[in-house]
Amino acid sequence: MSNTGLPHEFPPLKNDLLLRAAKGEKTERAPVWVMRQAGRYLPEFRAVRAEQDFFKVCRTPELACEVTLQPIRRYKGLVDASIIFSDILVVPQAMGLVVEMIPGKGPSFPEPLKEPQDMDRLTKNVDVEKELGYVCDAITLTRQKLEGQVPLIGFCGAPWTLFAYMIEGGGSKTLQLAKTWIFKYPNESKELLQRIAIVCADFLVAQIKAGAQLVQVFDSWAGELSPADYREFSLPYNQLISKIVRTKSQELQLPKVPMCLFPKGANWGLEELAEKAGYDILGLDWVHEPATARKCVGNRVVLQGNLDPNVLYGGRDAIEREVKKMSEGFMVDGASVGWIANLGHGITPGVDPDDLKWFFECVHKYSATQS
Ligand code: 1CP
Repeated sequence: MSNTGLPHEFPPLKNDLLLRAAKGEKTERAPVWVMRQAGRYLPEFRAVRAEQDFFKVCRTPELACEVTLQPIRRYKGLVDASIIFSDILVVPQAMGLVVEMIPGKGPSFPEPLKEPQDMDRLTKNVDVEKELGYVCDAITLTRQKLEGQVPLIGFCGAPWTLFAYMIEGGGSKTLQLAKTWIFKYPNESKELLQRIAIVCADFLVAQIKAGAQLVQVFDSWAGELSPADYREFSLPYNQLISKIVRTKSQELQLPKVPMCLFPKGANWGLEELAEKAGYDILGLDWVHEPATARKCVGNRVVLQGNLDPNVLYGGRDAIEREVKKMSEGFMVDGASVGWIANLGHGITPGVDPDDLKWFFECVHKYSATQS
């Protein structure tokens, strides 16, 4: 055991801007990273993917580490965090479902859950360190290879979002099948959500133990539920994750790691989530007005976001104008306080990597705290 409470020794962190902002502190400028920053918009990522299957990259720590580091190398000194290369769908795999990544189509489950009795096909008492040990190994290796340049973020999907994929069998526009479950089989749905939440919580604890310095829960389908249904089928399970992660981390004497929830589209619920969800940071999509969101949550939580990812297609002038506007909205009396700059959703494959570089440069310029 090292003196950090972790089983591994890591190089000291040289850029702690993200971790200071995550505590709600005033920072010299906003830390910045983007969701899906390791991905298809980068030619160096496409080169790796031309040779390797998607989940092979996830399951091979050296490859996952390599693609995690690609944006850190390219945007050296501009990006303030790394996020481990993996996918939210590794949790359904660990629970016993087959997930394939079909080129040009996305993730696909050959045998999704059709009826509640299909839950019998899922593994009981998932041993996360065994089933998802490859993600933990990738995290530990990446922390070493990062040499303390920036912190490393771990993540998982939210139970409701994973439930939707496990039932729909892939992406869906309407979530008709997943919603059929919550309305027709509410009790069985809650049992499944609870089982997913426990695996997610154990997985995040394992990631923290492996070296993750902040963890994020992606509730990408939060906005598909009515407020009442969100309160019943998503919020309790996101709360359960935060409760278990905090309790277990303390029991295991792990470092206290900030937790971020990205409830995409649940824009009605910002105040309620700040109050009740149990997360230090809330990720915002671009439908929020930054200044209004800031007023609404006060200093109860840190905010992350929230530029429309499509602004990156608008050219340099548009990027600069929109980053300036976003910064003015989030900043309080000319200062960056408890704000992590990001996009409002993941970066998309067609973005020019130089335009992302310009986005980072504009954040550095316009989020600078005036002294
Ligand atoms: O061919 C390829 O290379 C596949 C593209 C790709 C990539 C690069 C997928 C398929 N997943 C990823 C990596 C990934 N996924 C990361 C890596 C870390 C990073 O750089 O940020 C992360 C955090 C995710 C998370 C993820 N996967 C989410 C939540 C975030 C979000 O965008 O809402 C979701 C919903 C998924 C599922 C998924 N995986 C891949 C695709 C195309 C999808 C979406 C499918 C759909 O709903 O249509």
